Amino acid sequence: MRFLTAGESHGQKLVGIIEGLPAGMKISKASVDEALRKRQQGPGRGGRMAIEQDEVQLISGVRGGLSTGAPIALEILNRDWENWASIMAWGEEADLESRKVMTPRPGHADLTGALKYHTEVRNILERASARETAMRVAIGSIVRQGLSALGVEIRGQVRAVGGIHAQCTDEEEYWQRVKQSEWSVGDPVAEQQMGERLLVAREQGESLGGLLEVQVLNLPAGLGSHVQWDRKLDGKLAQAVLSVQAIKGISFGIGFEAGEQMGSLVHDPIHYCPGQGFSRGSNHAGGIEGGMSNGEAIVLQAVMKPIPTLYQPLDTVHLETKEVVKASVERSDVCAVPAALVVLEHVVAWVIAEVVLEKFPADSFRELETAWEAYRAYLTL
Ligand code: EPS
Repeated sequence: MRFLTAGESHGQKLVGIIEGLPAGMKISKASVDEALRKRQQGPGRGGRMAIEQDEVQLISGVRGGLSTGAPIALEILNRDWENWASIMAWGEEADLESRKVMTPRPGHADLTGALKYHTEVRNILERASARETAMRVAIGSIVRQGLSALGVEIRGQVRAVGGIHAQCTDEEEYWQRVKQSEWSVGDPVAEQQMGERLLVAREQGESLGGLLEVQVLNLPAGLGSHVQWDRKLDGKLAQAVLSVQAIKGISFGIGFEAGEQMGSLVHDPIHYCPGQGFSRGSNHAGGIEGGMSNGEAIVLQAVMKPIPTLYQPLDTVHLETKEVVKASVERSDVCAVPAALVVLEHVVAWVIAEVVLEKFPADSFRELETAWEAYRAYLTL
């Protein structure tokens, strides 16, 4: 299974193609739109989100609510394009001057992209923009629906924003609050402090990053593989998560703390219960050992840096004159941590779907379900 996306932030639309999804899988457009709507929300979003109302168009590969096995083509229109049509036009009539950017923002793809592709910054920032993640959410949402039909659940929470940490628990009640929270945080005290920190950041022309957690529940042991570097599940997840704009690090389970402790306190003792199979007394590994899921919940954390567009910009150098000037100010978000969480949940869904299909190759969803159930039954012997 594979996918490709295309589209600029202020271009006509975002497009995507998925290939390799089994036939006969239920696909709900409403679920995709719901994921897109969630990605647009969050308290730190900027003016652009008031313009866009993301909605997917399913162009091919789905009929009567079921995948056909053919490539699935998707589109999401950029409403803002109307304001950019002459600037983003593909032909010679394009206005290449009025929104030209010659003052790269530190922290963005601007400078290196301009040097590498020998262009001004506009061509770089249009594709580097996190607008592109709307399509990755749509694609992830489609495969997530298949995972959900197999009983696999993916959930996420924001653990920290701008240095304010939520006091997280694993209680059901906590996760219910996460679902209802505009920050995706289950700790109301931290949530309030995050809101206050956001106001200060906005006033100061600053931006905020944070810490995010994604969990995958009800996954059987044995997805991914130890035999080759590019088949290891933790490696695949890391690649997908780090490819999301502004994500700078990832860890699994107890993460970097594992380097501080004795082995006996790090590794998870193995238990066995007839009729239920193997399990662990703890989950410090975050559900992955030897590049394979081990049957416990996959738990990963990622760090998001503050968005590089600052309304009080940092120093930069003009690409032509080489004068020291202030970096350009594109309209931007102050904090997109809750939006990034939605993106992470969906890129994780993609990787999980990939390893599921690697273990259970199937042309039809029915075949997949049969193989999945048989394997699960074997694991409980
Ligand atoms: C982004 C800048 C802003 C964000 C954008 C990412 O866009 P604009 O320059 O049009 O105001 O809103 O994110 C999205 C459009 C989105 O859908 O997430 C950037 O520079 O990365």
